[in-house]
Amino acid sequence: MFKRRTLVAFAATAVLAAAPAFAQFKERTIKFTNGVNEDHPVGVGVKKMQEVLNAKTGGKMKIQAFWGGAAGGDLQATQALRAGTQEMVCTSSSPLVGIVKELGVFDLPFLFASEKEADAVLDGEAGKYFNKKLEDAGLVNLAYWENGFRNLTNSKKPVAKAEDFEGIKVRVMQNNIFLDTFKTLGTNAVPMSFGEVFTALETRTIDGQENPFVTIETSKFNEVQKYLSVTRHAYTPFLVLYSKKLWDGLSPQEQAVLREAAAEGQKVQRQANRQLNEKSLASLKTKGMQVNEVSPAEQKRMFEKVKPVYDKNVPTIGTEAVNVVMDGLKKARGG
Ligand code: TF8
Repeated sequence: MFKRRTLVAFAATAVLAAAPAFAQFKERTIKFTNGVNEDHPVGVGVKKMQEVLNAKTGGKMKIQAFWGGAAGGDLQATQALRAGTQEMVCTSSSPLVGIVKELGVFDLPFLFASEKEADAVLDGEAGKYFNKKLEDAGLVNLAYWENGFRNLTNSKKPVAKAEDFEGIKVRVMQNNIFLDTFKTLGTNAVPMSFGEVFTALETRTIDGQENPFVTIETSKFNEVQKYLSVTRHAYTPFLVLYSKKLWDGLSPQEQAVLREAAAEGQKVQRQANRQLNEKSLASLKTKGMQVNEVSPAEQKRMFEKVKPVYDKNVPTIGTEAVNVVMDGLKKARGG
């Protein structure tokens, strides 16, 4: 009996050894770029992705990551994906509205109230809807990761009330809805790519910018900004995109393992980002920023002021996309 089992086990091992390991995977180096620095939680997500790829492909699929915009900005990288000259990017949705106009929904001010709402929408039907639109544009979205709720910083004056935006020169993303929102709030809004922001703040070409705490801290904007206002005016997601042109050349197993890696990455990336969010706020205070909380009543006044932005931009985004997100939000809110 014992002998027989040993023999069977031996035979099985022999068969395994005979088949080349991980034959369904090719040696691949995946170029991945991002505008943030490696100490941003996106770094945690990418590390996790690499671990999954190592385990599942025997180290055959490798991510080569470029940080801090060293290999180009969000939009430039996304165009490289569409052309098939780069595999992956983690980008904000906002600079991509020229490619997929429907993504503009996420730029509507004060749309989401919590991370929970954002997760429900992005990981639900609405998320799938945008993935389809992206795919039609040559981009495979592997997962929605998190940048977070955006907050205003500037070097000119404290901003705590809706009126305080008046007269500040603020960098916005290359996105018409953000431009419209910040003009409506009374700022002098200037669209600019992320890679130019630090220097523009340092040289006072602009007074302010808006990003989540973690991005503000890891990009060291606190070194050139005095005032931080907890406005939470938008939650623009990160998309983890793969070039559709290059994706179509992957085996089904390779595709599945990449999707799994991005989903595993999402879990740790969101978790790390949320853990760091409050810590970053405290740390920005310690480093000398003056923080202005925005009361719920004041946030509501800001929302009232920017309401026309909705009416003006919904036709451009398309009512279908807006409805898909609103339906997801209703569900998330228990309606
Ligand atoms: C922005 C975005 C950026 C990110 C980053 C470049 O302000 O929020 O922080 O997309 O990856 O441009």
